[in-house]
Amino acid sequence: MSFNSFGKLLTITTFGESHGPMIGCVIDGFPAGMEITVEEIKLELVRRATGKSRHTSQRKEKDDVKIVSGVFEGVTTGMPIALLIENTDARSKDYGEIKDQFRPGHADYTYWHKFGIRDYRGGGRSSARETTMRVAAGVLAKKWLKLHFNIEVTAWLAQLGDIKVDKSNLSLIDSNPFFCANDKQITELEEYMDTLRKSGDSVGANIGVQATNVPVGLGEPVYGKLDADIASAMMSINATKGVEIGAGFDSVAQKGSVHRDEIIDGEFQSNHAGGVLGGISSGQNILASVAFKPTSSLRLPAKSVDKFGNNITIVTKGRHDPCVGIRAVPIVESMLALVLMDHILRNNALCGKY
Ligand code: EPS
Repeated sequence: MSFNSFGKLLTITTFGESHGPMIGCVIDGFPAGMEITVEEIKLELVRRATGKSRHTSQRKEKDDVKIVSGVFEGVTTGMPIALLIENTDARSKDYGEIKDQFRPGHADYTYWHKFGIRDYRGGGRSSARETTMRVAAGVLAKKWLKLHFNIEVTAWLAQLGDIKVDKSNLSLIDSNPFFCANDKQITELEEYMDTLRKSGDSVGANIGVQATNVPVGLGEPVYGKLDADIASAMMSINATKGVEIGAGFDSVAQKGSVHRDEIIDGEFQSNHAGGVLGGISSGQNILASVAFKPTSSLRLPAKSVDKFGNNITIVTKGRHDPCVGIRAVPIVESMLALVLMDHILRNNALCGKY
């Protein structure tokens, strides 16, 4: 009943709060025999980290991950893999003034009303800090998918605020602070973010993601559909407000004659389905996009209430992301990789084939 785990055969449990002593995860059901090092995990953690550019929160965590179980002499043993990271740059005094207050649009309100207690420091468990562990676990899944299936999972910034970002070259995503897949819009994004940051406001983002070389047959009708599990995994990321698979909400206006992906000589001619038919992978690329809301920790004053029911004006101090969606790119990749790997193991259990 605690729901800090996800996955069926490959399960990921995360724990820890943003300003607690450490965060961690347990990856259970990971097959034996894969080489993995902390250096490989750290490389990916850097992609998600705060403090890398002026466009994210300036908290500077070392993310010095330790593997404390499940890996012997650099190889996975089939035992639970446990990873730990110490929090080293929490500045809890930033939250002193709002400890009894609710930021409008924030989980503060619901955590308090549900549990009657909340770790107000840095958002506690509702903080994006938790996603560090999803990315750490995702490193192992991505590596396993690549080794065994040549599957590659890549996400990119598809929209920031009202700027639609053209995806022309995915190899560029790690060459700029926005995970932008073209080099023509970076100045525009920088100017937009600089103005936004100075105004004290925040904005949302849309993150696109694809997985290539996914075999046909992953996903179990009817309550274990691949697209349902992808949507659930993405919706569990902080600040997510929407998930589309393939043409998504555009399917509403499409005619059936357009939406259907015709097949000639065994080749699909389009991919409006996003690589999933009837909840089962079709062998086409998996395509999804994930909408992130603007963060609610703002220095701009807003009307709210405190836990005693008093009307208040709230101002949030500290080092916040003006667009948390930017840093979501590696998180979205990791969640898709973890879902795909779980489904490959499930397909093996149900149909006896990888
Ligand atoms: C976050 C608020 C900020 C971010 C944090 C997510 O934390 P703090 O106020 O403690 O500086 O820095 O992000 C991370 C630490 C991280 O590793 O992603 C929030 O409210 O979600």
